[in-house]
Amino acid sequence: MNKLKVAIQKSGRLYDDSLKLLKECGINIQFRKNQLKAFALNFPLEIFFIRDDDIPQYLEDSIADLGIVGYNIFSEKRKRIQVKERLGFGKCRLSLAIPRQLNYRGIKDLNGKRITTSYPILVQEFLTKHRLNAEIQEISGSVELTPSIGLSYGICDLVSSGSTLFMNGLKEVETLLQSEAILASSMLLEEDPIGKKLMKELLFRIRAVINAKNNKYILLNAPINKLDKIMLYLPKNLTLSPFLLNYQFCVIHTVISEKDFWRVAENLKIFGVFNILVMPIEKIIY
Ligand code: PRT
Ligand code: ZN
Repeated sequence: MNKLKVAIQKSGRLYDDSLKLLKECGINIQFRKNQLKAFALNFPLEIFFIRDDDIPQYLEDSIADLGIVGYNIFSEKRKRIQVKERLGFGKCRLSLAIPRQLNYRGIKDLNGKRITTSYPILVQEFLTKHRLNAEIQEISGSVELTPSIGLSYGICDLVSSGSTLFMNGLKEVETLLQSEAILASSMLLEEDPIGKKLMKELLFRIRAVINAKNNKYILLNAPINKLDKIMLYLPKNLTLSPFLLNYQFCVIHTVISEKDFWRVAENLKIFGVFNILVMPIEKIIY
């Protein structure tokens, strides 16, 4: 092998973010619209643009070495492939929904009912796990329509904002799976020394980009006499810089997780921290 073959979605919800991720990894891809194959100019990598549903099969057959696909598709297709990294975009959940006006007392209400879905394997797994007996009708699109035309009692489909369910008079009653885009690899890639090395290089870059996205660089002024309390809210690997205003204050630089930011900021304010600057980070290499 002299090039990594990477499969990404041809068009759809994962297309833009998949290309953006490769670009953020410093990989420069040139292609024209509707082209189904493209090459990177500065990394030994070739891209195949295909339907997301076909990506697991391409990986199992080693037609592609790596693929970017929803965890939902990976879980439904049951192919012999490996998850290498969660990529943080394309987030959604696979949920069961029923007409809003129906009274739902719990999963037992699904017994004996018909459910329409494009995810028959995951739905069957859920039913078996809860010892439920319901009929699954596989359908490839417009699943949300089916209860209102009498085809099903409920549906199982992907939800992100919830507005499609709402517009179709449905309510979410059970969540089967949380999903996001993943990087998956073919089993054979591990056995090819060059392929393995190239995958390692690509993963190194992808992880640096993901780490940066999940974190923020913060710079703040803190009163010295409250430092012991302030430190409790900040990570250990921070930098303390020159004292300000007659040794009463210092500047702290550190990196904190995006999800913790508001909770930490509120607590820091209580201890007299001021001028908190928050900046995005491009890459973090630990
Ligand atoms: O042509 P191809 O087969 O490649 O594309 P596709 O039409 O099968 O997939 P596409 O582009 O719709 O989605 C690709 C992937 O994006 C999915 O496999 C998921 O991993 C991810 N994703 C994230 C979603 C959603 N969010 C999502 N909301 N995929 C589909 N939806 C649909 C959902 O099916 C429902 O119809 O959006 C509607 C619900 O959205 P909300 O925001 O109204 O809740
Ligand atoms: Zn699809």
